[in-house]
Amino acid sequence: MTTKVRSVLYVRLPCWKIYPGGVIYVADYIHKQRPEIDQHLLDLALVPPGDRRRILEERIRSQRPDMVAFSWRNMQSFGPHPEDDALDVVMNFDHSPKLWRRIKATRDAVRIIYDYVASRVRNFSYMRMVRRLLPESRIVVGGTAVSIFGQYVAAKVPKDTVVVVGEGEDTMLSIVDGFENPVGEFFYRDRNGQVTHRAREETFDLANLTAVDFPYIESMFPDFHSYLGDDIGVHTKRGCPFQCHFCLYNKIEGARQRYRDPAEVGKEIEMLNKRYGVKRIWFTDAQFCSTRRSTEHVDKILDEMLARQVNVSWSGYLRLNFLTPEIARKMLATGISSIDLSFTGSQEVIDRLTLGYKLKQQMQAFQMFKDMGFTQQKVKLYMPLNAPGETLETMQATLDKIRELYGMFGRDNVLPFIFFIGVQPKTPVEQLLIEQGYLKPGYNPLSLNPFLIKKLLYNPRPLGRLIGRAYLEAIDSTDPASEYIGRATMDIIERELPKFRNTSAGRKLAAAADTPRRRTVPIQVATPSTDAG
Ligand code: B12
Ligand code: SF4
Repeated sequence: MTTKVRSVLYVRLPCWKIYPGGVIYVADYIHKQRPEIDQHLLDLALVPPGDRRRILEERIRSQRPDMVAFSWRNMQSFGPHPEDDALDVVMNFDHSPKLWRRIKATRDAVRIIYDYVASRVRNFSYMRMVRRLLPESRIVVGGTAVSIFGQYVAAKVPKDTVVVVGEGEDTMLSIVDGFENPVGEFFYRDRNGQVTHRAREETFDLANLTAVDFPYIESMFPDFHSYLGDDIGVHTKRGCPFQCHFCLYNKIEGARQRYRDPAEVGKEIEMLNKRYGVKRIWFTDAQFCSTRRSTEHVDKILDEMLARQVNVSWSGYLRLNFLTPEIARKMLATGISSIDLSFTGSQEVIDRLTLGYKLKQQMQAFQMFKDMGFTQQKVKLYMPLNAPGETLETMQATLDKIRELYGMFGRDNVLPFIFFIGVQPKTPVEQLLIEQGYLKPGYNPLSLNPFLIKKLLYNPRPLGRLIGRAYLEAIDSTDPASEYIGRATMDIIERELPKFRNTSAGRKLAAAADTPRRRTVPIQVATPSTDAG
């Protein structure tokens, strides 16, 4: 098909209810470039599961769009933490001393895996339905799930479908313009079923991403209103130059940081707040502030927020390397509600995971927040517990630093998340674990084998058992209304660590840590680009 597109139906594939920011940026951009195109957005996350197929079919039959553009967010969402019941299931299955709990966990795991498989199968069946009802239409699929698993998706989509990898604005524009001169990265499954791949050659200039035209979004997506009480995602930049071992955000978004105009970001937040009454913003960047340049960019955004007197609270993933007292002050003045960051209390673990910062600096930055009046906000610690190279000493160091944070901010305000490394495709940690024989070369990251899925949540013995049992005890003995599970788990680990040292497993672990170490981080990792300051 080479004709220009006159109408597009965007279909946001089901996931837990969360503001569909990515597809909204795409639709807004297309509208600004080609206002004559009639666009609509159907968000299946808001439709009860039993009605989704019927509603999609009705919309396709009534609108008969030239193009149906799917947005797929989560595909492999096994990164369970205390707010996700999958963590209980894994912990019980692996570590519960009670047989009946392990049996129950097996049953629950079957249910979770069934849901996981079924949602993937259903998503592809929606695409096939579109192809059946509209044989001449163009189908496009984009979104973060596709950015990671594009090749897999391309093999399963109907013929004549474009699978867009990474950011979608410019690629989508070239597709609505007829797909004769496509840009960006994508897989194309042609009319014969052959799949070809195009790598991105051009850079999308984020200065083109002006403040979203929300009145237009409201008109093409009336359900927009049902998100206004939730966190609304606002994007300020793309890219991350760091190379943390477990992370693939730098691959999804690229290594070079590109920035939106702070005034446009300010305008976007102002409209959300003053016109739509939005009170909560989540800055959906890979990292809201990380490098020196990005911290300067954040500073300008905070100035815009202050000048426009927006009344919101906000959050986002932060690194505190380049924080200054002045930026900490502005963050508080603009309504930061929590400091969300990766945390381990051991410089050794930070270095092994190539997180690229100094613990001392991070602790000083916490102190800056405290000095500037950080009191009722939360400190959320995403802890890569039991990462490769974790020892009894590094674990103790993390416990000590968490205690220091309790002292600084008050125990109730510090939330240690029991998080593990989720092994993700093409990350250094994946390569390391293949090299160590933990994973087989050529394993399938989307496998439905429950044992492999479990392995991808990296929490090996012997520390894995200590953490697992502590977590299960915390669940049993803690009232979630009065105590946070992560805090209770860390307390129990602290209590049990000295006993564990005296077990044969503990002694073996300590001895292994004492002997000159085999290189456990064999991958040559580039230092962050100069932009990292
Ligand atoms: C911010 C973020 C969060 C925030 C979201 C806050 C909020 N209110 O929005 C929080 C912390 C809440 C969160 C939670 C979770 N997240 Co999250 N999150 C992200 C992150 C960092 C950015 C996503 C984002 O909004 N980007 C900004 C928007 C503008 O970009 P975008 O959505 O990617 O859209 C662009 C393209 O994808 C594309 N596009 C999108 N749709 C379409 C459609 C078409 C037709 C086209 C052409 C293009 C296109 O164009 C858009 C613009 O360029 C990504 C990682 C990353 N760097 O991308 C993970 C990510 C999306 N999250 C992920 C996961 C798994 C989760 C959780 C399930 C984690 C968990 N176990 O609890 C939960 C689930 C939440 C839910 N309800 O579904 C995974 C999903 C992929 C996968 N592995 O399956 C990612 C990729 C991270 C990862 N490690 O793998 N997340
Ligand atoms: S700083 Fe590290 S963890 Fe954060 S997005 Fe960049 S690579 Fe990922």
